[in-house]
Amino acid sequence: MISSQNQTADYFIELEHHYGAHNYHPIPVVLDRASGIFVWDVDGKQYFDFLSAYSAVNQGHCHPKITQALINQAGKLSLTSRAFHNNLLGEYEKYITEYFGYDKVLPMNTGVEGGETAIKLARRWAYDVKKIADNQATVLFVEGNFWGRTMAAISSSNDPSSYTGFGPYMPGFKLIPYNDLNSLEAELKANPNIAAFMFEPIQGEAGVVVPDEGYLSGVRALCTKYNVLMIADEVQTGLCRTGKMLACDHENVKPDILILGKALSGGLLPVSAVLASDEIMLTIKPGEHGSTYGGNPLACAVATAALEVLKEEKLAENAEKMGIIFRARMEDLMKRSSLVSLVRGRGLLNAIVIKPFGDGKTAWDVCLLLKENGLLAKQTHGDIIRFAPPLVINEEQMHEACDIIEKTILGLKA
Ligand code: IF1
Repeated sequence: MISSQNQTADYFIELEHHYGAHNYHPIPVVLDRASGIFVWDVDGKQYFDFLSAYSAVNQGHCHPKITQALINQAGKLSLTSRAFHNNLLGEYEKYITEYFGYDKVLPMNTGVEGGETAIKLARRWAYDVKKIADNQATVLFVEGNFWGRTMAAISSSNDPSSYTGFGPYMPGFKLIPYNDLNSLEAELKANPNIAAFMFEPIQGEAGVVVPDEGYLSGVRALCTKYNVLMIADEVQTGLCRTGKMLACDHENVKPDILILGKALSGGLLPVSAVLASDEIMLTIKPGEHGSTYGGNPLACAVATAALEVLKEEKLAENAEKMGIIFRARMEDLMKRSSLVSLVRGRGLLNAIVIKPFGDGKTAWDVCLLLKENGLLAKQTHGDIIRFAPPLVINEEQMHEACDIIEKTILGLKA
């Protein structure tokens, strides 16, 4: 390993370009340190992190308690595989199932593995419990969904940049409009072979699309009425991000299958989890699903600490309070700049829609200017900028960050 001390940002960017796949187009900044809501680049410049690794560091970067849990466990027992038991998995499973109120958990690693696991459980439940004919199960998704990059995930997508050129696609999936209870009921009424309805309580990648009040409880009622599993993908909206422990809590709705990821580890390593009742979870028998790292002792120690921090530091309450301040500041900005056409979100999952400005510049160019002014954010779908700081941000820091966003936007020429 060549010592990379005192190398320039361009040096690191060139290395990635030369030796790495070109499957991302990052903002041109090279980070080498992070703590709480701040990150620093290789030149020592500090930035507000308003992406939080897509909501994976809700607890703040390198949270001391979570980092210590990793360090303490790493030297003792990091991985046993599930071929053997270990002294952490059972206690973690008890903790997380009681934390969210489910009978059982199936531990995985990435969010998309959580989605895949949920779909396998739903199909198996459909055949074994609902008695749908073999290989006839349909899983419903919504337009604008994003739950990862696997073949099943892209097979359920209506975003060409997700699925184009990767066919043929997984059968048994169908899309309906988001935030539309009539289309959901029509589908459930028409098709007796529906196993589940999988959706995000707030759509992240689609640009922080918040459904109408009553949508979540409407979905719950319809899934119950038609004996279809409600699967909530809370990989991005869960774990206090939207001002409640889960986004489903905004309407006191309990999904049949809950998918968690990202901040479940506080950004220390990939940890995901699928929670469900015994009736659903026990349809998968020994040897029918798993993963080398799923439920590893390191993940158990880190996830336990990450979950404890959410409650100890009352991060849902803080996300709610800071989100109200953020949206008020952005709504005020919208009155002062014709370039901001919309502000939306819940808790600290928010976005603004930017109109094109100055010779076709877009939200990407605004993100470059924000970087220059000391704040990191990322656009999605061309004209939307998502703002999602770690949930530990305080009022003074929030106003300072909003000052940067305001100064940057007001400096643009319509
Ligand atoms: C990338 C997006 C966000 C997710 C939801 C499952 C997953 C994700 C709601 C899968 C992952 C990540 C993937 C990452 C960027 C980021 C992302 F922009 F791609 F769409 F957050 F909005 N469900 N989202 O948001 O979890 O397998 O990645 O652990 O692919 O670039 P994962």
